[in-house]
Amino acid sequence: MAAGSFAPLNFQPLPTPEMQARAAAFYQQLRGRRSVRDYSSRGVPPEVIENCLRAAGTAPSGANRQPWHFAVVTDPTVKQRIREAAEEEERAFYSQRASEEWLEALAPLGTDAHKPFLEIAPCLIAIFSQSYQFDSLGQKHLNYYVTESVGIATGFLIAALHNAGLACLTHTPSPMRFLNEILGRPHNERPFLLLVVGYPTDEAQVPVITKKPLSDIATFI
Ligand code: IYR
Repeated sequence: MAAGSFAPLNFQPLPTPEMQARAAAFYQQLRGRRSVRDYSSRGVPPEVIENCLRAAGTAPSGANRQPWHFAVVTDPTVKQRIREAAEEEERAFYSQRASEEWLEALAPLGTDAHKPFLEIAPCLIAIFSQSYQFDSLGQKHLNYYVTESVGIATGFLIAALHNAGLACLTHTPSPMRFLNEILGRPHNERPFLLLVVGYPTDEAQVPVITKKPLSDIATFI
């Protein structure tokens, strides 16, 4: 195996007060993000989505395999097909598959099998993970830490969309294999998550929820 080549990092340390201000400002910005289910049909600027995807593509990944694919859907007919397939899965989820305990946990969110946002929102981003991929010679290579890598890239994407002034929803109709068929994605790709992207309606409401305080999510040893 050939060794890689290396270049200087060019890391620019920041003065401590600037670090403190940036960390606080970034936290304030991210804490304003909410999962949105009420979308207007107003279209999103394509170059904004493209740059948010570039930001997602900078995520670290196992052996730098970048085992992700983002399928961006704005075509109304395709969105309609996705809604129909997703609602079919969701009806089975809410009426049979979900345990009582799961339904109870979801009750505060007010969700049900009805997913009009899949058609109304201007943009859906289906995120696929690649458990293996082929090189330019057609050789198959396994990817590593695929779930971790795609989860990190998805987190970058959600933060980038929020930073750009767009709302999104992490939607996971389960199972989601129908996305491969509708979007023409190959067998080595598994749907990871469906992101609904757009602008909230003026009347959009969100559930009143709280986030755990630092003392509950971190220990300092
Ligand atoms: N996928 C279903 C159910 C659902 C599951 C979880 I975990 C949520 O946080 C929210 C919903 C739906 O989208 O309705």
